[in-house]
Amino acid sequence: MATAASAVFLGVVLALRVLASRLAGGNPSRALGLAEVTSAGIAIACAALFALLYLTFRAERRREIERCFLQAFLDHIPDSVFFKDRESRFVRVSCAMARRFDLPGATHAIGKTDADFFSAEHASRALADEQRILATGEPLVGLEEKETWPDGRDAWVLTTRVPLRNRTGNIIGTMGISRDITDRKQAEVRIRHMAMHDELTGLPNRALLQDRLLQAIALAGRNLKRVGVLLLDLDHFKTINDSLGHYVGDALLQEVARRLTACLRESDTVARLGGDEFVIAMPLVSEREEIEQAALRVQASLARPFTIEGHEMQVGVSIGICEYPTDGEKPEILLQNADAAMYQAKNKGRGTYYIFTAEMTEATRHRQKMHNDLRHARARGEFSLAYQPLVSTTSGVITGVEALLRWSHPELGAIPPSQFIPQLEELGLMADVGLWVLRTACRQNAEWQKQGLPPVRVAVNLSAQQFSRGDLVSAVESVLRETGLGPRWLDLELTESLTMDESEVTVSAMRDLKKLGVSLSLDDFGTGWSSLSYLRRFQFDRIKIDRSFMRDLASEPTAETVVRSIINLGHNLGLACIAEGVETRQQLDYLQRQMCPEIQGYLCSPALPADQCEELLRARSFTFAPDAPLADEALARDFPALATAVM
Ligand SMILES: Nc1nc2c(ncn2[C@@H]2O[C@H](COP(=O)(O)OP(=O)(O)OP(=O)(O)O)[C@@H](O)[C@H]2O)c(=O)[nH]1
Ligand SMILES: [Mg+2]
Repeated sequence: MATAASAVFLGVVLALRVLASRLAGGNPSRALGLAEVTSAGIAIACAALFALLYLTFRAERRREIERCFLQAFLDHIPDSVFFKDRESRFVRVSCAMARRFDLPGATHAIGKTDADFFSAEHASRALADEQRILATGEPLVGLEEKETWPDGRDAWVLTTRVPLRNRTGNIIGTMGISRDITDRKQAEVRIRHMAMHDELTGLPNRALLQDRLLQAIALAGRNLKRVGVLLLDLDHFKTINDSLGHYVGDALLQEVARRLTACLRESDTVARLGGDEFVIAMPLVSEREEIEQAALRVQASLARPFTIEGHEMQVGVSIGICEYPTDGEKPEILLQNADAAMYQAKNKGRGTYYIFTAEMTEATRHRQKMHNDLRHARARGEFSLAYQPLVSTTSGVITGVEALLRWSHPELGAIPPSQFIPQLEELGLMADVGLWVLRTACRQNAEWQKQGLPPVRVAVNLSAQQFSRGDLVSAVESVLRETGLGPRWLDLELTESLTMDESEVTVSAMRDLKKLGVSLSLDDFGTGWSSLSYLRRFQFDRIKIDRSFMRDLASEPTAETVVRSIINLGHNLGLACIAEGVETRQQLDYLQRQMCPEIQGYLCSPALPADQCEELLRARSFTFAPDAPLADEALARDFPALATAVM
């Protein structure tokens, strides 16, 4: 612009110069001659022409630059950009869009419409949007739309469409920009799926089950039908985890999920609640028998042996059944009641199904209260230890004490360990409580020794959860250090199911415990699968003969044979034996004859609080009572809650 103005200015100056020279050279009053006027005019015209040419050139250059900008934009933007005329025909598209359309170049799209590239449904939706923009002049910003391609492929795009106006403001077409957001959408779908499904089995999780149950209840309500709910819990799944490892346990859960899905109707939902618990929701059921038949199908399908990683195994399942509307009208009530029925199936020996009855609600409420109370029991100081003497059969001297956990419930009084210990395990609290038991027992034993009482070993039971935490050895080491108890005065009792896990972790933990100098006992021997190889591999110091054999000693010849064999086995392997549950002189006489070195049981003493046990330790040796109260009577006396508890 400045150049054009300068040119015109120069022209005017030249014209003035011509006039000035004319005035300087003669009479100023003479009129200007034709030649002078012509020269000045030519000068001005030349200047104007030059200015015009210059402006045209500049405008063309600017347009050229803008074309370059637009071209670069259309060539390189990764989004689909398109310009369309009023008939929704493409006028220009970006190269990215041409590539999406599989065209050799962007110009190949010109004159075509969406119908040439997308499904008819998608094309007509886009056309309708564009017609609306042409009619209203309003843009459509940030629409998420699914594009369906003729080959059935789906893609998600985020599209903005705006009106395209000319200089005078008239709408001459539309312009749009679409960003492919398929990856983001797929990630969202994946995340939504993960939030609603169990990762291990891919089955719906509790949240989705809740949803499905709500839908099923609404549908059944409208159609006057029932909804069946089956809650399944595998029997003794822990043993599989403990003996073959979590990896096999996981694979088994996956196979169980597959079998369950295969044996049910398409409309049924199979969900995994967690652990080894599954739920089946059956919508639109007409008769209760249909639900029972499903339970039978499930049992039959899981009864076939599983082969996982070369291990063949059999898995039982306990099933609780309830139905809408009879047993509850809300998903959470139905699940609670199915759980109560399942618990009943467990209590009645497992491997079976139970149908919910109203009486079970009381049992469930009780169990939930127990769980709640157990969670706070340690902090509230309701746990204590009782100590039961281990006595030499030859001298009557107390050789040790077994520390046994007791729970004094604020309302129900003493709760039998057989009732609350499985619940501690179920709640995952056993490792913490076990550590508390270990510390308290070691501290007590160290205290007795400090008082000058004859030193005895204290036996503490270990749980599988303490093992699986992986810090058992260091925990034992630090408890011994902290309490000052010599390691040889600590005996750790392990059950057979725990030692069946021959994983390297367990084996090395046992080895390290031995290195600490503590002794190891195998508890409840004779009831499980212990083999000689376990006894040798885990370097046990003693085996404890399960109390069930003592009870049957007089009445069952096989019990006598088993006890004799175990004692002989102990002698041969150099392992000490302790007979548990000894209640009568007769049993003691027999054990003395068999040279079983130690006994434990009511014949000597029940488990006693620390102060009473201290008196026994002070007396040091034992005079065997002629007869002791039978275990059942003593148990009922020690645990009055046993009679009232409904668990
Ligand atoms: N492998 C594996 N085990 C799990 C998983 N989640 C929980 N568990 C274990 O599953 C077991 C479930 O235990 P329970 O059902 O209480 O015990 P159980 O041995 O089956 O005994 P009953 O059900 O009373 O017959 C626990 O030992 C958990 O540690 C998992 O994702 N994978
Ligand atoms: Mg189970």
